[in-house]
Formats: sequence, C-alpha cells, structure tokens
Amino acid sequence: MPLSTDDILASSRTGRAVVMGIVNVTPDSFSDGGAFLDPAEAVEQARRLVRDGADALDIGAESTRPGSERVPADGQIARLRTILPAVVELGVPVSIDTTRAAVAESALDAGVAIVNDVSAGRDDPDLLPLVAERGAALVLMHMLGEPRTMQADPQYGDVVAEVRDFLCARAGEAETAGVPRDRLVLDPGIGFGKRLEHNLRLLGHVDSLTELGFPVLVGPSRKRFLGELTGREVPAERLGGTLAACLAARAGGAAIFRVHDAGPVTDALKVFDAIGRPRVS
Ligand code: HH2
Repeated sequence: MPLSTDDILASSRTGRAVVMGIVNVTPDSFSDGGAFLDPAEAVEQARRLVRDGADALDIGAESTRPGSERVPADGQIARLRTILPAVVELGVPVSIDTTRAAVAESALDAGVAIVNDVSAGRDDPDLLPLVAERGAALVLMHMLGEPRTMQADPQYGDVVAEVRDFLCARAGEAETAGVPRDRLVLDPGIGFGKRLEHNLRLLGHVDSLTELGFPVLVGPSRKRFLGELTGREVPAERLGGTLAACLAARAGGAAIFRVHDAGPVTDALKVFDAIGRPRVS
C-alpha cells in the first residue's frame, strides 16, 4: 500500500521511515548530471526508484550543486512539462525541488503534493503564500549562502544550534504565510554551505532537530563529504557512505531520506528499524 502525503507528514509520529527517490532532470547534477534529461529516461528512472521501494519521489530541474548556475523558471517548467504527469501517474507522492513559485505552481497543477525548497522560502517571496493557498506539504532546508558560492568558506560557531534556530525561524515564517505547522518538514541541508565536520555534526545530532516536533528529512546521498571520508571520487560509488549517513540520521529520529539508491537504503532502514526502534517522538 503506497504511503500518502499525510502518511509522510505523520512519519515522525508513526515511526515509519520514508524513502524519497531523486530524479534530476538536469544536465549538471553532481552525481547523475545529464543521465535523465531525456523525458523518457527520467520517467524510467522514476519507475525504477518506485520499483526499488521509494515511498515518494523528488524531481528537480535545476542543479543546486556547489558552483551551479541558475535555471530560469520557464526553463525549469519546460524541462518538467512532459515528465511530471507521467511521474505523478506512478501513484506515490511527488515532490518538486525548486525555489521558484512559478515552477512550484506548474508542478502542483500537474498533481505534485510536496514543495521542496532548498532556500526555505527566501528565494521567491511568492513561494510560501502559494504553498499555503494550495495546501501542499513543504520541505524547509538550511543553506548558508547560495549554491554558487556556498562552499567558499562556510563558518559557524555552533552549527547544530545555528541550523536549528534558522529552521525554527523559517518554520515561523511559513506559518505566518499560512502554511499549517503540520504540513512542514525540516532539513539540515547536508552539503549546503558546510564543511565535512559540519555535515558530521549535523548527522550526529539530528535529535536536536526532531525535538522541534517536525518530521526531519536528510539528503546525504552520494555527497562530497562521503568522498572526503572514504576516498571515493565517483559519486555513484558512495553507496556505503550514504547508507551509514542515513542510519546515523535515523538513530537521531530522521524520518525522510532523500536518496539516489532507493533499494539499498530501503533495505538498510528496514533492518536498522527492526533491530531497535529509533528515537522518534
Ligand atoms: N540536496 C540536493 C538537492 N536538493 N533538497 C533537500 N531538501 N535536501 C537536500 O539535501 C538536497 C535537496 C543536492 O543533491 P542532488 O539533487 O543529487 O544534486 P543536484 O542539486 O546537483 O541536482
């Protein structure tokens, strides 16, 4: 039985881990750039992820890798136009990875249920009111700076406290714009304006976010910090590191896992959860 969007939003209460498969319709994503730019390939990848166990899908048409250039809203909409209806047909909740209200609106029109905004509502002032009006779920992610420059020299005093305070403030903004609290998901933004030690501290202290009472999403999949630790230069070879990072976050109560490798992550979470219940509220 596929999970509904409400099931996903309730996942920190029910203790059910949610695997969100990534479909990048981009020429330049760090791990699979260009592979799914062809609409048929993108839909096939979505189908493969669902077959492998993904409970939801996250689709993006603009890379947010360090140094990436912006894609205008109409360019994102054009990339997604033929793909989204076919992906929504697969029957799992679909999320749109965008910071632009126009892109989110066209995706919501196509049946998408979740807006994943890596700027947490800061990039486009129309995004939070749109999400409120449409009753969508919303992922608010922490990022220091912007993708073009974020890895230049990220500095924090206490990264865990700063990320928590930022997400609390953004959740407040979203609520002020009319998005109900129970439609929000928080994400520490692994790799977004963070050095290795920042990513590790955040993954080891997910409980300080889950304490806030929102479901927590983490996206460590294939990211560079895993290569720094393991020596794996090729993103697709970072599966072992991805699994460890997801399980460490699960131990702290993370509920939603945005990943490229839905099958192995689903299996790892099932075994981990069977051994001992995570500390979910
Ligand atoms: N990471 C990426 C993109 N979107 N959204 C959330 N909520 N959390 C994340 O950690 C996150 C995200 C970057 O990964 P990917 O989509 O694989 O690469 P790219 O941005 O280069 O397309």
